[in-house]
Amino acid sequence: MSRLILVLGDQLSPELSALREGDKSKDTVVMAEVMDEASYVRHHPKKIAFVFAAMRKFAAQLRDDGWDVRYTELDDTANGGSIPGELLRRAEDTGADEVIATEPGEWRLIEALNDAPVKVRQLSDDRFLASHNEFERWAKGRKALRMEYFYRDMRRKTGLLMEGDDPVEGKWNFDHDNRKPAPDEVDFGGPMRFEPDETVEAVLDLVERQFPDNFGRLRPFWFATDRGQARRALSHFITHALPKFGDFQDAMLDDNRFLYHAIISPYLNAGLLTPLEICKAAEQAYTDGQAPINAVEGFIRQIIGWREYVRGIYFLEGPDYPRRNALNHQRALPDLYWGGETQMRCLSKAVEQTRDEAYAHHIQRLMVTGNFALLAGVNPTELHHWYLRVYADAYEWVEAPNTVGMSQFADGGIIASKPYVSSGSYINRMSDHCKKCAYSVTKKTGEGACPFNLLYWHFMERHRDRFGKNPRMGQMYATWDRMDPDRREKVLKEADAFLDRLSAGEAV
Ligand code: FAD
Ligand code: DLZ
Ligand code: SF4
Repeated sequence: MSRLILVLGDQLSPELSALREGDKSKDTVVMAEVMDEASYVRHHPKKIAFVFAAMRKFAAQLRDDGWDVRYTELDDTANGGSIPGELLRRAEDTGADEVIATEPGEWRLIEALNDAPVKVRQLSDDRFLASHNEFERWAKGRKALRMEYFYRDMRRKTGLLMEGDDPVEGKWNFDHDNRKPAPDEVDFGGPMRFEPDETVEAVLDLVERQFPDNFGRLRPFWFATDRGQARRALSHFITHALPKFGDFQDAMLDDNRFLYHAIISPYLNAGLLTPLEICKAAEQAYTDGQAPINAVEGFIRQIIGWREYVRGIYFLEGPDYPRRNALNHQRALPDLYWGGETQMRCLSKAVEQTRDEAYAHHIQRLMVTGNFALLAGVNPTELHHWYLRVYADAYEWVEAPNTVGMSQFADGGIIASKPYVSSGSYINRMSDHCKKCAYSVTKKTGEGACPFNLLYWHFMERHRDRFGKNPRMGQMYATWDRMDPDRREKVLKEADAFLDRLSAGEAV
């Protein structure tokens, strides 16, 4: 009997386990643009266009490689509307009695495949360095699941930046040398941009027609949409930006959206690039003396450390993880996240760039949009849906742990040992936004005081029970407690008034 080989929109890798298991001479590959996947959240139009265009090109490549590919476009009249629906239709067409799939990156779809009306065998996704079993073994018996120790194991496993059993230059982590404030000038012109070809143009027209009201700008569209282009984008980054990646990793600039970042996460997460090839290219730049250790180690840590670690947590913790709310935050997501008016320059710039590019770098996500939501007590599930919608690299396995765990502390501290909260002074140190802001970052109270300054203490005070004894937060509580009681009261009152205006939908 023949079988169907399912390839999902983020599984566009020739070495995919399902394709390895299949037999070109008798099996059929199924790929489908379906409304269920395109609308389980209302994705940014650039994200949908990227996934569909990359899927179409990958299907063409598989055909060139000799596969029989049944590809369904979104507006095909026979479209089954969902992945299980399409599998059933193709099974009836071909007479196949089994589907081979690589496990999806989301519990929702894993369960849908388990319940599908055809028999689906799910193989593990070995495009990652650590399997579920390996992560479970690492996690077992540990009091705290700190990324740093997991990362060291991944360094040993891959041999990246290793000299025998020791890390090169004697240290595992060079973050001490990283994270400088924003530079005056950036000598990197940003990521490599690609003109839409015929395939991409057809997809852009489709997305324009089918998703006219989704938040986000579709054009100009410049993402790479096949492996060759993604490789060029990677090597452009390695040559021109990697050397300064570490230094300015956390910096933000009002008029520069990309600084020295790679903008490769959409390509990596969709399968156009592999984690090891990216890390080896970065390591080679170090070996050749083209990029310093602090940049290369920091970059490699994000990929074999953080990326693998958050995936491990997502699958270890189970399907309820994205809905956790340890701090019981219930505020509705403010309209400013959808481009509603705000005087807060840092937030308006992060949201504007998200709307235009379906991209913001890590510190914009963590210390601007994430920090504000945490300080304001936004419901983490609503925020999780926002991140899942608006970024081109967002799939639940990677987005949920970053949002729910790292950014919102909603998992109760599995990922973060303390909440990522800061007053305006951090944003002022790392960016030039405050210079152009209607609020004053140096004002702590009164007319024009930066809202981050007010909300920071409000957060600390309302969560004293949970964080008061956290040794990493003791100093901040001591500072707060030393403040004049009248001043403390004024801060809390003004923060409450600000939150009331936010809830009332006023522009803040
Ligand atoms: P660079 O800064 O150049 O880093 C290089 C690569 O390292 C990235 O491409 C990415 O693959 C990897 N990486 C870096 N940090 C992380 C991390 N914390 N977790 C996983 N991989 C990491 N990343 C996603 O890929 N998808 C998401 O949906 C996503 N959601 C996030 C939500 C929040 C609230 C936060 C704080 C972070 C999120 N991240 C997510 C992590 C990170 O912000 C992005 O990976 C990064 O901004 C991608 O841009 P880049 O390619 O320019 O990365
Ligand atoms: C993100 C996405 C979108 C927008 N559309 C499709 C699609 O039509 N067909 C498909 O196979 N995959 C799509 N994807 C990716 C899936 O949503 C992704 O495989 C799951 O979220 C699991 O990571
Ligand atoms: Fe953001 Fe406050 Fe700075 Fe304005 S002053 S940009 S609100 S941190």
